[in-house]
Parts: sequence; structure tokens; C-alpha cells
Amino acid sequence: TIKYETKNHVAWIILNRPEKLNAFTEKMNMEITNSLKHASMDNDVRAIVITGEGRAFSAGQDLAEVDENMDHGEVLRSRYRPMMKQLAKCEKPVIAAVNGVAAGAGFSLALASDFRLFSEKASFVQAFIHVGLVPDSGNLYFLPKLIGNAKALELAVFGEKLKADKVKELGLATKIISEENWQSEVTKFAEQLASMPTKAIGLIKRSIQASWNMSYEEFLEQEAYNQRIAGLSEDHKEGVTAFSEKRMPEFQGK
Ligand code: LHQ
Repeated sequence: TIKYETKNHVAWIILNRPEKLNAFTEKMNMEITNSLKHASMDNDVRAIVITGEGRAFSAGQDLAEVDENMDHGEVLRSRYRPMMKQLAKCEKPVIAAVNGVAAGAGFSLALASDFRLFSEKASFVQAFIHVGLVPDSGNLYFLPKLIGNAKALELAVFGEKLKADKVKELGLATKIISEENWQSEVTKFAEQLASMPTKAIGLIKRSIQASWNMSYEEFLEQEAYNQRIAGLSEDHKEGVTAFSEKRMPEFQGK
């Protein structure tokens, strides 16, 4: 239900149920979790792209799988939570390349990613309310931090389809990309990230996450700890050497 490819230090996780708008099944949740784990552990991978095959990014939970005997809480605990935790643990930059509609938990997956590249023909939909549910998979953890409580509440309650112009206005996308340049721009963005100091990027992610539940004092200590690690990296050495030699650095992600 997914395709996994690596090229030029980028791992591509491609959601692959295009006929169902890449709606999540149990198998797919598991495969995404496993591929995120695999990409996180593969030393050759320095950036991860999550994208969709066909016209959608993902329509969220496959509603054909939902029945009245289903305990939605258990579904979240056993299937979605491992996926979201694997994503949160990842120390490499994760790019959601939102090629088409991202609805429900598909939207959540994009929100939990570090960067959102957004096709001009894509859209975000807080679909949950339309089926009498609440946003899940970390959705309302990330959304208020990105756009503020009031806007997050508005989207969750009304669930209107957000097209590229609105997504841009809300600041929900790193970049809006035209259809004709889609593949080349996504690849360029991912490969650029994959050539950067990977360890420092991981520490930046950790630092921002940590800032959410730490006092300033604790944060400054965490920052010193992180900077010590970055300071010991080969990429730091290379950065300083390249600066003094007046050339572009060649980072190895080490
Ligand atoms: C679908 C789906 C879909 C199955 C389109 N499933 N077939 C977690 C834990 C436990 C339980 C519940 O949920 C969760 C998390 C969640 O994600 S809940 C939210 C689930 N997602 C939704 O409610 C979204 C439902 N889909 C839509 O609102 C629309 O389809 C969107 C806005 C995604 C796309 O609209 P359109 O571009 O107009 O496409 P369409 O509606 O015509 O859909 C195309 C086909 O895909 C269609 O099938 P058909 O056989 O008629 O061609 C849809 O039935 C199917 N499809 N989403 N989630």
C-alpha cells in the first residue's frame, strides 16, 4: 500500500492506493510506520519525503473499514499513534509533499511533518467534523501552534476545504508549487535538505519540540547540550574550514 524508494540521500514514502485517494487502512498505517523507522535508521538517508500516488495526498482513514463495532480510541492507540510517534522521533527532516487533497488523518500527517510543500491543485480538509468526529493523529496539537487557537478551532468546527491561496494566507505551507514544476521542485527541495548538516537539523527539531514543555532555564540547558553535540560533528568542522577557505561547505551528515 506504499512505495518506498531512496535516491540521492532522500527516502520517498509514496502512499499508494490512488483509487481510494490513498485512504489509510490498517496495513497502510503499519507500512508507513515501518518505512519511517527504516528511513530514520538508514545512515544513507538524510531527508524523507511523504507524498501520494495519483490525484490525492490522502483522504484519511478509509471509511469503508469503519463499522459500528469499531472502538475508534483503540484504532488510534494501536494504529495511528505508533505512526505519529515514529514520525515525531525522526531526527531527519520530513517533508510532506502535498500533491493533492489531504483530508482527516491525511491532513494530520502533513501537519506533523517538518515542511509542507503544497501543489497549487492540492487542498487541506478537516474532514472529521463532517463524519461527527474530532481531529486526531496529533492534528489539534500542531494546528494551533501553526495558526493559533482561534483559526484552528474555526477549521476544526467548519471543516471547509482550504485551497492553495487560503493555505498560503494561513501560513500552512512552506511553499506553493505549480503543477508543471511539481516533481522537479519537490526533488530539488528534498535534495537540498539532504545536503545540509543533518545532525544539526535533527537537533533543531528536538529543540523546538522541547521548547513546548520546558521552563526557559531548562531550555537553555538543553540548548547547551545540543550545541555540544553539534559542535562535535564533522559537519561543524567542515563548515568552519570551508568558511576560512572561502569555499562552499560539503556536508556529510556526520
Ligand atoms: C474514500 C475516502 C475515505 C474511503 C474518498 N475512505 N473512500 C481515525 C480513527 C478511527 C476512525 C476514524 O478516523 C480516523 C481518522 C480520520 O481520518 S477520520 C476522517 C476520514 N476521512 C474523511 O472523512 C474524508 C472523506 N472524503 C472526502 O471528504 C472527500 O472524498 C475528499 C475531500 C477527500 C475528496 O473529495 P473529492 O475530490 O470530491 O473526491 P470524492 O469524494 O469523489 O472521492 C473519490 C473516491 O474516493 C470516492 O469513491 P468512488 O467509488 O465513489 O469513486 C470516495 O468514496 C473515495 N474516498 N475518501 N476516507
